[in-house]
Amino acid sequence: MAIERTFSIIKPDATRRNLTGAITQKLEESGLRVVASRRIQMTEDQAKKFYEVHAERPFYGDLVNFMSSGPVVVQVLEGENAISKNREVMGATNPSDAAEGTIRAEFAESIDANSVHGSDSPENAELEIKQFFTEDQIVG
Ligand code: RTP
Ligand code: MG
Repeated sequence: MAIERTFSIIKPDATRRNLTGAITQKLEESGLRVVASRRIQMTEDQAKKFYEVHAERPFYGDLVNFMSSGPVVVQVLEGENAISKNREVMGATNPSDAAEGTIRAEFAESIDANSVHGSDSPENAELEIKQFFTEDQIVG
């Protein structure tokens, strides 16, 4: 099986409620390894760039405001099938659709304040990791 890297964000609703440890624990329990991690305040420009793929969607403005509304923790996760495994542990975008035991089922407040981000493809994982980390900041 392929060892992959994926990009994760613990979103402002979760850092505000002091859930960084609880969420990281769920990621680690799934077998993913945190190989880089940093707490940052995203600027509006960083959030705009990060969610550029959603620029035409009606929720883009709210999403950018939310992601730059408070501290986030950006992380690189490594493991077997890390991209799909992380999406599985996160649960569905809307917490009311998220499977029991997933991060969003347990912690998310709403479809907007849904506690975590995870890359959705190898291409996006690479681009997203590059936006926030240099190779020497990732220690596998
Ligand atoms: P993310 O990118 O944050 O990991 O979430 P995702 O893949 O599960 O969902 P995506 O479709 O990429 O949407 C990005 C974020 O935009 C918000 N959203 N709101 N109101 C809506 O219909 C709606 N749809 C998406 C969510 O906060 C989602 O995490
Ligand atoms: Mg997405």
